[in-house]
Amino acid sequence: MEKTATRVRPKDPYYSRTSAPWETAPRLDRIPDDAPGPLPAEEVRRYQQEGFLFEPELFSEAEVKEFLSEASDLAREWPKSRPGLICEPGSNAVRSIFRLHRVSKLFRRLFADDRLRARARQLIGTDVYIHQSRINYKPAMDGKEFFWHSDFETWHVEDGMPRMRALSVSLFLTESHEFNGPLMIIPGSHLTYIRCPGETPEHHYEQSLKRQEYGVPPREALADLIEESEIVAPKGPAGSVVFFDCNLMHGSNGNLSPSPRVNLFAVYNSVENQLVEPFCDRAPRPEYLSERTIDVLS
Ligand code: 6CS
Ligand code: FE
Repeated sequence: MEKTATRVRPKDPYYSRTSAPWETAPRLDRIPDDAPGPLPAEEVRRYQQEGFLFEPELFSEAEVKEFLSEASDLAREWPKSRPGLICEPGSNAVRSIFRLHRVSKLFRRLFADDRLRARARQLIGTDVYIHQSRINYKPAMDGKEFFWHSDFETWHVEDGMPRMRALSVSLFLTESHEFNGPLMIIPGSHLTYIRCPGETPEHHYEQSLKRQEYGVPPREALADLIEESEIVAPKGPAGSVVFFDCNLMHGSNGNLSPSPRVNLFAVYNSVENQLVEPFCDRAPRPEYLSERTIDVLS
């Protein structure tokens, strides 16, 4: 596909991948602490400072059993004609499936559940809609790593998400322990935006969803972030949930254990932060990766 004409855009505060060397930029978007919701003020304050919240066992074993069975069915029965199923690099093991809110009534209902949506509304400060949903299966022995990245950097540059007014929920469908590649995060990293080097290749998502090489911070940028903070990996039983800001630096190791690490993700975006044209000279990514219309899951 031809490169779209380079648009002259009003100064984009979150430009990245302009083939300049990497640099840091301050976060301009405030996380509100005055919106109604189930979270106590102290937890909202912690989320403002650290960029994530860990809620152990928010869902029951019985609920998770149903979610896990649905997750296995979806991967097994995914029609070859439907985009959105990604295999692990170099194998047929399923790495991820996308757009759950459109293919599963059960998961569509889950994303409207106030244990998730009411918290998302409170931490974003407005009504929200699903920007993306997926399951990362990280299969036993086979699940490869997800290198360090900020989701927002990709969603801004490649999808056209204007500002940092979105968050992800990661629901553990299996236990997350130290050996099966738990989600790793750098607390407080959501306050710094890393402009990444390089330029976005054409159809980048065909590669990046297996192994991301563009839109990832250089090692020295990561070393700086980790030195100013630390690495934490929320671990816990199935049914636990991590809420994390769209710009929080995160990643996960490969899974060399005999137990899969199946995490279900939904990304809630502010209804005031709908996607515009991508901030790179490429066509928008397919809608299974980024919804371009608001679906409020009613
Ligand atoms: O490109 C994306 O939208 C996806 N990539 C990663 C590594 N995390 C967020 C999202 O699922
Ligand atoms: Fe991510």
